[in-house]
Amino acid sequence: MHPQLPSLGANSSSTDRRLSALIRHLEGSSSSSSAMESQNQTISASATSAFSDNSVFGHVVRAPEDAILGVTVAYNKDPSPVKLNLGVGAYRTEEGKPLVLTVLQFALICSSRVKEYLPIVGLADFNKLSAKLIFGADSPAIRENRVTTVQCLSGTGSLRVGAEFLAKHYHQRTIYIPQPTWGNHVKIFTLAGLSVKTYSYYDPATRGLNFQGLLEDLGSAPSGAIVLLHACAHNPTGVDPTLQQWEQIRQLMRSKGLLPFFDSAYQGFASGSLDADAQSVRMFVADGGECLAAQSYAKNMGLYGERVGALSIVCKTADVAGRVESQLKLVIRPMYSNPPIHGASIVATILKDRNMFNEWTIELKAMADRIISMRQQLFDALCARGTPGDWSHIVKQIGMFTFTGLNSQQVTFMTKEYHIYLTSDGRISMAGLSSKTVPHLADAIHAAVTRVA
Ligand code: KET
Repeated sequence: MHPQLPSLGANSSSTDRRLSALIRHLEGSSSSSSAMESQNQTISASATSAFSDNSVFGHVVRAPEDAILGVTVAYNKDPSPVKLNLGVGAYRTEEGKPLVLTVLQFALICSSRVKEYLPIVGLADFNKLSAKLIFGADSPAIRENRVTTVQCLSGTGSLRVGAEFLAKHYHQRTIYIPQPTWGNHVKIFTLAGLSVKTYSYYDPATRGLNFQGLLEDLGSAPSGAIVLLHACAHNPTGVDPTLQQWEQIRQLMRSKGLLPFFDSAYQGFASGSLDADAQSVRMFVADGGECLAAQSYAKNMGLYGERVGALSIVCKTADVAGRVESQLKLVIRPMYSNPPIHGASIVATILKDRNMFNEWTIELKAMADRIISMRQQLFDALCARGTPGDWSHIVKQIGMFTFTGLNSQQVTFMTKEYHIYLTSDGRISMAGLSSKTVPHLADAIHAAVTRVA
């Protein structure tokens, strides 16, 4: 008997009999599935060889792997027992395993079993609660019904829907993104029809914020331009402005009529506090101005594969917000019709129950704290090895990533010699490290820095 499948009693109804047959089928299928797979492979191999020469797609060139997700593809192919994936920003436990939060397991029991289509804008409760989470429970913009929130396919989908809306309805088509930024931003905004420019953000010399450069670049941006801001835990640099710097950015942007588009993929992961990590966004909403915010529950609830996120647009009046929402529906309907129900009902269950919400914040803080302790351990390990250079940025940077300063040759060396996988820009996902693997990484960095220029 399959361990998760129930056994059925003697007085079974016709439903029970069908379930019994299904259970027998499932128990039998695990042994036959590999035979089926190899049969499928044979079929597709012969089909490919028969038609490849005169295919109507014969001209299609192979695209390179994605700069971030491709790292996992390469990692999966490596048979080494010491291999380590520090590429994608996905949280791992001290044992190196993916984490399903305890609160999710409770929420799964309580969340809705309804499998009907959701409305185009998604689950109403989820949308309301998501807006409260990012803007604050007492946000005047929410109270005045000036915010429209639509459930989207995680952070990526929320950015894309927001960008498509802006490309259709906003008077400025230029979006400024930080240099550097998450690799997918350029593609999302370009494909949506916006024209992408960059603003200075990171100073490689100090491995900190190039605040002067940022102010100058935004100061010379055309009035009304859109500006993509990482709400917290900037990816890939781990460098965030201070609250005072945020205030200066806000004043400058408002004085020039620049439109803020926040990407909030790490709320709670930077400081361990959901409220502290939303301060930048709340500052811009408190001044009564307009903005967009894309939220993701991938990292902070560990719902990566469920694709749960939200796009909020804060408007000047409730009337404008209503009209904006009607147009967002026209963006969404032909794109994917309406969003999936499962993940959103889990999130809504957690956000609306005080006990579950508290449990979530405890687990979130534990994840953030473990990442912070990995920073300290890696820093100490490099100091202990006398690795040349100043590594204090490892402890100073914020969030899931450390932007090490290692160059692409050094990264290639670490992958080849130490089976450590990271993006070629030298970004390390600290969430993928554990006390056990820190020495291996420190050895690899030490060797890369001392042996590869
Ligand atoms: N914004 C930022 C800044 C970000 O780092 C990610 C994901 C996303 C949005 C989108 O996440 P979503 O899963 O769509 O909610 N970043 C990690 C994963 C990826 O590249 O897709 C990463 O940088 O590793």
